[in-house]
Amino acid sequence: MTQPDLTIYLAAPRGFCAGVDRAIKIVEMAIEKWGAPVYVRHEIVHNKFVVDSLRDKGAVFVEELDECPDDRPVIFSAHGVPKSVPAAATKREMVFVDATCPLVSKVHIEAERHYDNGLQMIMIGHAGHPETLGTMGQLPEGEVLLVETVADVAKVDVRDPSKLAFVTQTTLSVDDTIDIVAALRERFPAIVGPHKEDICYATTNRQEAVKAVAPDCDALLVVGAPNSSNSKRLVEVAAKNGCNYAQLVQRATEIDWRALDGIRTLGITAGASAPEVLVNEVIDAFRDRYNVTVQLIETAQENIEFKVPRVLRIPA
Ligand code: 10D
Ligand code: SF4
Repeated sequence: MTQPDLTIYLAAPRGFCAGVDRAIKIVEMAIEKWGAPVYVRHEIVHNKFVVDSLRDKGAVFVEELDECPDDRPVIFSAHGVPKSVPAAATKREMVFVDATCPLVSKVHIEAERHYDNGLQMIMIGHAGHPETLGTMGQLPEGEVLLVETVADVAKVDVRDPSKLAFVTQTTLSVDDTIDIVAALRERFPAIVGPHKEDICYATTNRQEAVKAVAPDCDALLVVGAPNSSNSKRLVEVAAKNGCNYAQLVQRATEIDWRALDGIRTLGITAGASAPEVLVNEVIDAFRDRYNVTVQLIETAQENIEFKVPRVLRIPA
């Protein structure tokens, strides 16, 4: 039986960013240095395959520091932690390594600097997301106001409109954030903030690549986890940019073949926490059913790398 033809537009950049790569290396190197178990507060990155692989090597994942013993090392996830977390670990004299992405730490520093300059902080982010909790937790409780939407901007109750600053989560939708920042600047003309927002290079590049492929795709799959903010944003970007069927899949087993019936073109990308091995698994599943041609659509090249903390580095 001849298989139907399918052109796969493979978006690039996709998958692991420099912050994810570094965070995973930190866990691996910590296990190598201190032996198992090494505790990790929160999923090191939002991907079950990555977490399961590290668990097999000796990592123990917990949600709170209270769940860790005093005498084993603990790693803080790439999303960042409130200041209270390293403070509690220090008090308990624990060995800890902070795997917060340097681009998230940069936002923490920004928030603290504005606060020290006497400005009230507004954070644009998603309520309850660990990065938002971590960034808001750089300042005393109640000092950071959260806005999630343009509608929230109209409702936010500030102390003094002339003494305000804003920061953002790093994995937001670039286009949605433009609107929220514009609403903030309109309502509070004196507000201080980054030139545009704090969305990182990896989030921006992955969204741009999806924009380039989405209009030509009958369907688009994002390899990523349901708790991965940046991955979910890629699904939204595809849907908003002309692709009628955009879906998140963690593994090939999650592909809804019936929904894809009759497609001739398919976009594939992956969130910043999704390993390439899972992208290949998805492509192979299509090869089993279609006569596949893969076309790489590359909208940017990335060569950013972050160093791991000195405590883990093995001297040359
Ligand atoms: O949910 P998310 O997009 O913030 O995190 P994920 O672990 O999926 O990807 C890496 C992004 C980080 C650590 C936040 F910048
Ligand atoms: Fe860092 Fe951006 Fe990756 Fe988040 S998505 S870990 S901010 S590089």
